[in-house]
Amino acid sequence: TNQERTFLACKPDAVQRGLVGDIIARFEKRGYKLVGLKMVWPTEEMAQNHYADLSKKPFFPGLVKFFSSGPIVCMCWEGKDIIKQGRQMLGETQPLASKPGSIRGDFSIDLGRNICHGSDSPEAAEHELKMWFPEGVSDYTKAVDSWIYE
Ligand code: YYY
Ligand code: MG
Repeated sequence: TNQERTFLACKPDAVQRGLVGDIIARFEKRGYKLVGLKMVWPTEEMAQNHYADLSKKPFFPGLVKFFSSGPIVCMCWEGKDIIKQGRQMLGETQPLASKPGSIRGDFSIDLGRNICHGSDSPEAAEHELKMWFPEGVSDYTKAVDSWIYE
């Protein structure tokens, strides 16, 4: 049934601005299952590793500095098509291009302060979940799922 897992994170700006609960609530209310959750203060090395594919970009040093500037909230969400749906719920990378109703469109303005991260492919999700949840996540069933999935 295309059940997948993805890595989503509230970046340091979301934590500072008190948006963690709002972000989590959107995925909860939609019906997705939270299977991993923790706060981590990334080191610069962890930030470099997480954004390794962007290491040649001019904004990389600033991105690494920002991402390691305070704790983030790491989440693993599970459900049907969650990798793509999660990206859609975040909005565009550029908040000014994000539609109202998306997380970035509702809560952010500048590119380098776009408050959330989401894996952009199944390969990225697997890699990022291994990196941020090496201990694994929680396998459990939700009784309500039969009221969410037909
Ligand atoms: O996956 P997503 O976060 O939507 O965008 P990426 O292209 O992976 O870039 C990661 C991160 O880098 C983005 O969320 C903001 C920041 N960034 C930037 O500061 N300046 C850019 N020109 C592009 C991205
Ligand atoms: Mg990305």
